[in-house]
Amino acid sequence: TRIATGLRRALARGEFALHYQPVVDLATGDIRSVEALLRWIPEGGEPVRPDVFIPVAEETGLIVEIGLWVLEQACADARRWHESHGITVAVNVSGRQLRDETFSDAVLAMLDRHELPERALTLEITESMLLATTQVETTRIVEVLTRLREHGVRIALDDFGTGYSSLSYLRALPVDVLKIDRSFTTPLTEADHQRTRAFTRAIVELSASLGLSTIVEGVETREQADVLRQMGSPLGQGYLFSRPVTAERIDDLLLVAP
Ligand code: G
Ligand code: G
Ligand code: G
Ligand code: MN
Ligand code: NA
Repeated sequence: TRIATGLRRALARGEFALHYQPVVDLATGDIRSVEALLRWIPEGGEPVRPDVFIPVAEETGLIVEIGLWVLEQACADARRWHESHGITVAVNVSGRQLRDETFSDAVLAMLDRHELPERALTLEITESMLLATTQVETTRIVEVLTRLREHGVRIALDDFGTGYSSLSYLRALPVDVLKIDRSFTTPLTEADHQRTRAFTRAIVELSASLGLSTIVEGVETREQADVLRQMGSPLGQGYLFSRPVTAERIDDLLLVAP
């Protein structure tokens, strides 16, 4: 397809960029971490949305090489934010990347090269990542995640609550962070949503009792942030605090010299 052809040339042409979206402490508003989000602007063309090109990158296997570029760039940017403010960076990874034999060594070597401590990197995975995998592949992915985690890299389960068997994945996967999907946030402050509130509160409490760090996604209003804080959720991410922005903008927000 046209997208696959374009993606093959995109790395060499430098058409990718990373944007970063802050995750903030709901009590103080301080930035605690950032999520790296990949952007592709083909030369002479319009930006292509990640939900369009990531699936193509996965199908063609290009995601392995693109994913290494994403990790490299994220580590390079995160180093100054971690040194100055203790801020960590989260990178989305696909199942295809985790199944690659060289993935964990590549990640650890990269952290070493950038002198970024392992605990400063979080890998975001989704349960949907495991839907199309065989039992053998799933076992392999769990091994890779476990190895990285033993070295201090943190694992986040993204879009939590949207799949068909969130609880069984939560039990099976080695994770440190639960990211509650924004579909639990949007209706939180609408008049008639006692049930959504009960679900969201239950997930926040489950996450805490498992000793996980909790991030609620898609926080767009002050009201939602207040309700979430009262429920005991320490961290939020969403347009209320910031859209995904350039690394330079994160430097500005933190008053860091790039
Ligand atoms: O930023 P945006 O809402 O457009 O992201 C859309 C989707 O693309 C999200 O689900 C996000 O997890 C995914 N995505 C963004 N960047 C990356 C990346 O670097 N690697 C992978 N595998 N997925 C990404
Ligand atoms: O040495 P200093 O305190 O500036 O290091 C800050 C952080 O960077 C520490 O957490 C340390 O683990 C990490 N760091 C420093 N040098 C290296 C290195 O050579 N490799 C790796 N992986 N991390 C390093
Ligand atoms: O699947 P993942 O959670 O990685 O997707 C992140 C996506 O969510 C990014 O594309 C980002 O642009 C989007 N996003 C981030 N904050 C908000 C928000 O407050 N509202 C909405 N609607 N989307 C958001
Ligand atoms: Mn994510
Ligand atoms: Na997310």
